[in-house]
Amino acid sequence: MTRPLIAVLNGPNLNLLGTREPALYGAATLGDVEALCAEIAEALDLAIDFRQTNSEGELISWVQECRERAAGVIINPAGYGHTSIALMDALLTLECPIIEVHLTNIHRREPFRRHSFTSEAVQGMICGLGVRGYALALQAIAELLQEEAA
Ligand code: CA2
Repeated sequence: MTRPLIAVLNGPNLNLLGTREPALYGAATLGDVEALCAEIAEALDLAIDFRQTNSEGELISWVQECRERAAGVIINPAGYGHTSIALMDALLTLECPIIEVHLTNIHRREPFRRHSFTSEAVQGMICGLGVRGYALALQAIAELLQEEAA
């Protein structure tokens, strides 16, 4: 049977993970995050489509694609979470479970990071747990999908 597809979407500057600011964002590269997600997804019998873009429009188009193809979405919108009503609107069109992930605790940083427009369109948000947040989000989506199917 085909595994449910989970889109793992990453926003601007996350391609720099592991290359700068390790004290804030950790030492793992985005490739490491993808490998972790692939390993966890395999164990949960899920398929993943892991992507990163620096473009707001591209991120919105990818979210729109999820309407047809994804059983769940994990999104680290990065800076666009704090600024993009358009990204929030795109997420609001989805009916599948969505989990927002931030590596850092956005409530413990500058005041402008405390508000996330995108969080208004998601089931839940995990922040401040670093790369582990992606693994926990996959676990949560697997459980939400099981509950839906029951
Ligand atoms: O904590 C997170 O995951 C963030 O989404 C990261 C965003 C930031 O704008 C959000 O407030 C919180 C920034 C991503 C930048 O990533 C970098 C990684 C390494 C070096 C420089 C930037």
